[in-house]
Amino acid sequence: QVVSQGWKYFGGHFYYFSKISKTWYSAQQICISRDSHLTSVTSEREQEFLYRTAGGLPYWIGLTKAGSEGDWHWVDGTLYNKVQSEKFWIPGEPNNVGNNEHCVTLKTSLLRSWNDASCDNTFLFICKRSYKPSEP
Ligand code: 2F8
Ligand code: CA
Repeated sequence: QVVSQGWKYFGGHFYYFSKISKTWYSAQQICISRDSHLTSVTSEREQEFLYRTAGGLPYWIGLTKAGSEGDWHWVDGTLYNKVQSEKFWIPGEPNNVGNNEHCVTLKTSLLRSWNDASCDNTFLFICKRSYKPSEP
C-alpha cells in the first residue's frame, strides 16, 4: 500500500511532517484533503515524539483560538486541557503579539516548545490521522 508513504507511525496515529510552508489555514486544508487534521497533542509522550521529530524547525500544530471567542481548541475535535497543556508552552507564551497570534507552532526541540503566532505566517506543518482509514 502506498497511502502511508511519508507518514510516520506513533502510538496509534500516523503523522505527516510537511516539506513546504503554508499559512495555518492552508495547512489545515491540506491535512483535511489527506484524511487528517493539523496535529493535536494529548500527552507528554506525543509531545516528545513531535518535538524530537521536528528537530527544532517550527511547524504548525492544530491549536487555534480563531473562530472561538478566544478559547484555545484543537482543530481535530480533541478537548483542550488547559492544565495538562501548561507545560508545553515556551515560558512567556502565549503572548499574543500585536493581538494577532491566534495559531500555534511547535517552535523548539524541547518539551516547552509551543508559541502562538499569526495564522497568516507560513510555516511547515504536521498532519495527524488515525491508524484506521475513515469510514466510507
Ligand atoms: O520572542 C518571542 C516572540 O518571537 C517572535 O516575535 C518576535 C514570534 N513571532 C512569530 O513567530 C511570527 C512571537 O510569536 C514570539 O512570541
Ligand atoms: Ca507568541
